[in-house]
Amino acid sequence: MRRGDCNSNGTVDIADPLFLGARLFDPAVNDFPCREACEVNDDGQINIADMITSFTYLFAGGPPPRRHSPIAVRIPTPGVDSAAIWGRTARKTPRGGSPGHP
Ligand SMILES: [Ca+2]
Ligand SMILES: [Ca+2]
Repeated sequence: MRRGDCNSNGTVDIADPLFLGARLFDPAVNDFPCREACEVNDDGQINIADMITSFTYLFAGGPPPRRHSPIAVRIPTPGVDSAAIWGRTARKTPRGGSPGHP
């Protein structure tokens, strides 16, 4: 899979955003050979922004399609506050209860 190669022909060119547009704007056609390849800007949705990202890359010197994001795997380490590692503040548990909602 190559992100941006929406029509899965092995290259990223103008045919790819046009292929994507045909699928986005024609309700009768909603299949994608590889949804991940068509999800060019890696924001979790396939929409017109992916077309714009492709056109910007191909014709306006924009950045290349984002590479596939590997799934982060958390391996707990005894004695280490995992929330601090991931840049979050750990929730405090109120006395006698479970963490509440803010
Ligand atoms: Ca292609
Ligand atoms: Ca997207």
